Amino acid sequence: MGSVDAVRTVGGNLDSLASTLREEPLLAAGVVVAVLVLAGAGVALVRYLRRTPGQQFARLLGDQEAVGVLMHPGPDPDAMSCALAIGALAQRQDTETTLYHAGQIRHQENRAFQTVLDATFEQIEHAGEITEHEIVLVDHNRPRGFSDAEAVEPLAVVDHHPGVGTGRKFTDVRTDAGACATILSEYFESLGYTPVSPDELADLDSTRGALDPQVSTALLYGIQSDTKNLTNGCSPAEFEAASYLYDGVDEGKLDRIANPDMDAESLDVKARAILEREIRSAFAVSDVGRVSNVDAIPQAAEELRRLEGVNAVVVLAEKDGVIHLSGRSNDDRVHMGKTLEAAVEDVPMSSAGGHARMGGGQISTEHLEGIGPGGGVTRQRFKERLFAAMNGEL
Ligand SMILES: [Mn+2]
Repeated sequence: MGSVDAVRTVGGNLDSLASTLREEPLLAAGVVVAVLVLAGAGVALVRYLRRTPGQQFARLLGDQEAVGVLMHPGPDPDAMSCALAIGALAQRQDTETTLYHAGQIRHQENRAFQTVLDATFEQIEHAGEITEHEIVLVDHNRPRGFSDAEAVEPLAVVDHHPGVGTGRKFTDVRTDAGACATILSEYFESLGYTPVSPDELADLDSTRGALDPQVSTALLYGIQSDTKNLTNGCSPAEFEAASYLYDGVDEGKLDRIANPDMDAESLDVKARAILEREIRSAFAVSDVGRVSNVDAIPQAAEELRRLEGVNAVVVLAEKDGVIHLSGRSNDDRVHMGKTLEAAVEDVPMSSAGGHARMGGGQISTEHLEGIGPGGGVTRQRFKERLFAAMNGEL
């Protein structure tokens, strides 16, 4: 059969179908309905496949009566901002939330975040303390830091860290994102939320579709804090998210979070770290003696590292018979974690480790005396070991 014939046959079939439909109006109506139903299903399928992660996540939240939002142990501003954001998103869907974390909220910056943004977080030590059946994990992808953590199977995971943890129904882990807050900001944007300033919020008749300045401020600070103010580990997504959030940021609160008052001891320990510093070439070691707040030690190391010409530092401090070490390096020759590991290697019951740029360790003062074959070392000898380790001599 030639193609012309084929067209004629199809045309003939269509003609006979048309005449049948004319004679059978009920059948015609049925065909029209069937076509419309199919088209509708097609459109719905396309919409379903094109749903953004934000839309999928919001719908999943809306399907739950209550969810527990779990931050990583010792949550930082990025984790806290994501938890607040999910709380706000869930509230719009009439889903109740409780925001949980294991460990402590320390560091002035983290405490200021919680106070200024009036956030309520529940501290847990055991999985049983989470009262909701469904859990959303933010800023980490494997529950940890509390007992029975491995028994928790999260409903959803939103994160930017490498790892294999997933949610049962939703997983959005973007390792190229500089902050988890970037991902949450994108959710709000794709859901059509408009960030509004505190003044605008007061004038609004309806807050529908408005992103609360508390959430915008939190998310922007989450991004700033995880990327060293958009200078480190950033992707274009952070700049896009920051520009989206900008109109909604409460500048007064942002300033109070970013520049919290420092307690007297932290300032004092920083001062001692600078005064007591011993510098050899580009390396510094400083023994600040006894402290009551161990959080002050890494902050002092951070401060000392900013000294011109100093590329790697270790600060030592003593609390309750334990010497705490905190190191910072931006010198490619000094892997701080390995440096501290090498320095404490011969000390029984000690521990040390970390990343290339950041490390920490602990030694009990009693066991420090066990270094070396002959009867222990003084603090000064231990400082020598730290310098040797930084020089790669150990
Ligand atoms: Mn983060």
